[in-house]
Amino acid sequence: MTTFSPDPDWLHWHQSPGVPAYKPPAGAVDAHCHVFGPGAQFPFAPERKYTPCDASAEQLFQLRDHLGFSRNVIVQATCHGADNRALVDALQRSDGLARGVATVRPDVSDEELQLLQAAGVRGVRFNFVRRLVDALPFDGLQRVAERVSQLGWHIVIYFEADDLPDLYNFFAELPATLVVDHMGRPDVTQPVSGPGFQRFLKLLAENGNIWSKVSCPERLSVSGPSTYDDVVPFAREVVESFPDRVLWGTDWPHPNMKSHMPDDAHLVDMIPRIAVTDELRHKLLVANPMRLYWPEQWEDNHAAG
Ligand code: 0GY
Repeated sequence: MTTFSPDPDWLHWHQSPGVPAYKPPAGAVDAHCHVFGPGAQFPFAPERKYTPCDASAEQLFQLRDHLGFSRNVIVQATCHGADNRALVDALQRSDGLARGVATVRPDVSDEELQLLQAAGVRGVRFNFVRRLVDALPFDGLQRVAERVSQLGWHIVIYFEADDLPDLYNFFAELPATLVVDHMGRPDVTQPVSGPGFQRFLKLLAENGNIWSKVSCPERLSVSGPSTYDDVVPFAREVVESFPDRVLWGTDWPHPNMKSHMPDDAHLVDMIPRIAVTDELRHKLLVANPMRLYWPEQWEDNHAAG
């Protein structure tokens, strides 16, 4: 059995988050969170760029209940590379209340994709953040996108705002539904109307297959906790411009946070400030994630029209 020590500057996730003042609607989905290990059971990948503390499926499901959510979308964290065993284990323990986004290598077999599908995986993540992963060839990613979209899966893309000009055309041409992590990581010291964020909004406006997570105020904010005021206008703009293509998530257990570790209740309490009507909140937290991750349970009862 291998045991792992977290990086010396690793911040442990908040162990006693408060009770949010905002109560999510019934059936709400935390659509961006992770599990780490436990490392002794599911070793971290040799190629990882960080070693975290453990964050188990049981701990994630306790947080889900504590915050008043019903379901999770668990995104494979880069510390596990393309070894999806911890993710699959978490999905299998969830009683159908979690779906997954995996990491796969370009040569992944059809058999492995089928096994991931059976476990509840519905997407693959392409990560372009240089501090997290080594670069992958674009043509390999293109082929993965073609293959997984045939399974009805989507692609989650994670990138820094400064890299969007170089990646813009590649994203626009990928043959799949895409979901952008954390609004493409805007520089919130710049205005919403500035060129960086307008480029991101243009990507969504021009491509009806591209969605965004309005997540991670704790990661983007310069003004800081507990209200993360400087992130609110960015998230609100995305929610109001693309109400049917937005998702929300905690990002628990908040990998690589260095400035502070958020109280997850404070993140939940931001929701009414970025989605200001019941209708917007229901789309963000229930209708949109259900359409993407549990369509078989959603569409029969909620056919459009
Ligand atoms: C996030 C953000 C980060 C890390 C990962 O998979 C990961 O390691 O996603 C980050 O360091 O910005 O979405 O959790």
